[in-house]
Amino acid sequence: MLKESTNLCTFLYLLLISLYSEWFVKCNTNLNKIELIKLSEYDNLLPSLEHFLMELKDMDHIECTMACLMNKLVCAGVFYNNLTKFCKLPTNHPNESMVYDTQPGWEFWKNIGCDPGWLYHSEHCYLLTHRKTSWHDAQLQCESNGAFLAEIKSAKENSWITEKLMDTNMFVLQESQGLPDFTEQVWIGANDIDNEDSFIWSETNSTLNFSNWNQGEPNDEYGEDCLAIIHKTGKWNDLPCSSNLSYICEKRK
Ligand SMILES: [Ca+2]
Ligand SMILES: [Ca+2]
Repeated sequence: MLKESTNLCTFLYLLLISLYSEWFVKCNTNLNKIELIKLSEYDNLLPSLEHFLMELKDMDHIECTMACLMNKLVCAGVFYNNLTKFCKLPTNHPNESMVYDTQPGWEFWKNIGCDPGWLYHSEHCYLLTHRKTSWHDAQLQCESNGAFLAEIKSAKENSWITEKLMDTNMFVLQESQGLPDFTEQVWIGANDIDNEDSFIWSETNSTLNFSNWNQGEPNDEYGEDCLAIIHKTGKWNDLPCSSNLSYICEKRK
């Protein structure tokens, strides 16, 4: 069974690296699923401490990944050496306080661990939905997935989300029907329901330290107390909470 899974995984791996410039491995198997993302800051580095769950010889990259998958709950990722075909599975994610040796050929691939369909970014998982609903229902839908409406805390996070919104085909349908809507908007997790003009992130009950308002916003034009992001620009707008929009859920990994 492992061999069959390995073959399938090899096929997927080759397919995916031919499609994406950013290297990663994505394996669907009978057993489970694993997604790894390469963290190039660890290239040619190997922790000198003995924090490894397992050390394996003569492995290809896929077999090394599969070994991590088989130990998914405790495997934090994969250190793999393309030159020596050595595979090491760390139990903890590498961090700045660990001591490293410089050794040519080692690469670190982090176990992402987001649920299928969710996108990984900076220790969080995000779901971009197609379904349109009110802000409060969107919040409930996210909560039913163990998540919350996305809270955008930095320009970097805002750029990443905007890029992913542009990548999705979420809005293609309306445009292909000859009704281009460049103001298409998506719910995110803040509102000013309690205090007008004082927006609060709902999940963390915190003020907007970072904001990216569109020009003239927030304007509360029609009694607008809920926050949306404009998918083509990444700018923010307040809208009536009862508007039907798609939404972005977020959860910590
Ligand atoms: Ca308002
Ligand atoms: Ca507005």
